[in-house]
Amino acid sequence: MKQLQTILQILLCFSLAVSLANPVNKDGLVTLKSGKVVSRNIVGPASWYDAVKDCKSQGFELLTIETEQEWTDILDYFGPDITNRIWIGGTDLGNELNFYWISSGTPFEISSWHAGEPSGNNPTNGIKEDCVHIWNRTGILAMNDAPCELVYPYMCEFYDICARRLY
Ligand SMILES: [Ca+2]
Repeated sequence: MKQLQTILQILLCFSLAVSLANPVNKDGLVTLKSGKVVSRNIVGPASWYDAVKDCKSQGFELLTIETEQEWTDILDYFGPDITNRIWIGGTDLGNELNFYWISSGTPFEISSWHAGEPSGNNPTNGIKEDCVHIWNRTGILAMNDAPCELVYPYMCEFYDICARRLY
């Protein structure tokens, strides 16, 4: 029985590897130039918290953008589809203005923020801005921190159960 399970897992992972080698595959995934694999469709809308949960429930993670190349890839491929705001997996929950990716805990290395952002928690009205979205602000796409409860579309990133990693 155990041997059969192992054989099935190997076959599953082999077919997954073949599938991921295609830029756009039948499972609705897109392999970007950097090798990152993301869902082809922007989904939602939902609060940032529900977006995290929804991606996870499907075996994905809310999008991480860990390098400048990944940022460029996302804008090249999805830029025209981002007409307003989409949640991504960045947050500074628990550590004000120290942004990290919720999927891995890795600190931000990209710095593609809109001018004046991240603005952080508002000291006068107490509104917390702890979650990150890509914002199409008059045609310029960059990141902004905003209240996590707001409801926006979002993007999920594939988590490879065979390689046990994000791309
Ligand atoms: Ca902000």
